[in-house]
Amino acid sequence: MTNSSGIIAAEPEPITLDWTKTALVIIDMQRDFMEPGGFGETLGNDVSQLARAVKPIASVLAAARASGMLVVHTREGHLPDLSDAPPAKVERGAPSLRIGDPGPMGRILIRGEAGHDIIPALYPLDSEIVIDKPGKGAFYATELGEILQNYGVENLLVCGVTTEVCVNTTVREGNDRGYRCVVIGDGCASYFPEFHEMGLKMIKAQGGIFGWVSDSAAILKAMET
Ligand code: TIU
Repeated sequence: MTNSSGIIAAEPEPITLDWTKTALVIIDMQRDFMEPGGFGETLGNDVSQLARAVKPIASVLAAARASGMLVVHTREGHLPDLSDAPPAKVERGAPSLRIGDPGPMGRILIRGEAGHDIIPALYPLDSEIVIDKPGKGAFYATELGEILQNYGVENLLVCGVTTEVCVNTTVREGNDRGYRCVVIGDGCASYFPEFHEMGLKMIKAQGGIFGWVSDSAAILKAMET
């Protein structure tokens, strides 16, 4: 990084970030959400809706790696004995398979199973941080807050799936903890296009009530200059 800060075109207004105090947080780009046979599909969703987020995330991830920015990947999932899975979550709805049931990519949403892992296109480097989370938010019941504090992080570039569920929950948690959260809009996706759109609008409304919304091209441009 030649410059330690950059101005990102964003809504509701541009934001200047100190890159040395910024982390890229990639939410739950797991086979369980992205591919047929995983948790997302068991809930009745069309998983092909999420593929559009992969390329924008890959472009920002490459730039973050090249610049030495802190990269954090998250994975939603549970211990094999389900001791961290609330019954209220496991019992919810009428999925075709429940959390912990055997599926084509291993047990649904269970740590260590093939379906729980991150898709090959965005696979973490050994040097990158991977946060395993039992809930929708990346701060709840994880070491994320402590890690970000240790690295002196003040700003989060957030992307991943799904926009209105784990991305929104994480941004709300991060905002309340004092982080400036900039969401990479085209690096997020939902099973419901209308929820994606409204999920981004909710973040940037009211003067940026939860944070800012930008896109991959604007982030790359800000990182270049
Ligand atoms: N179902 C759905 O839209 N999302 C989740 O269950 N988890 C995440 O968003 N990662």
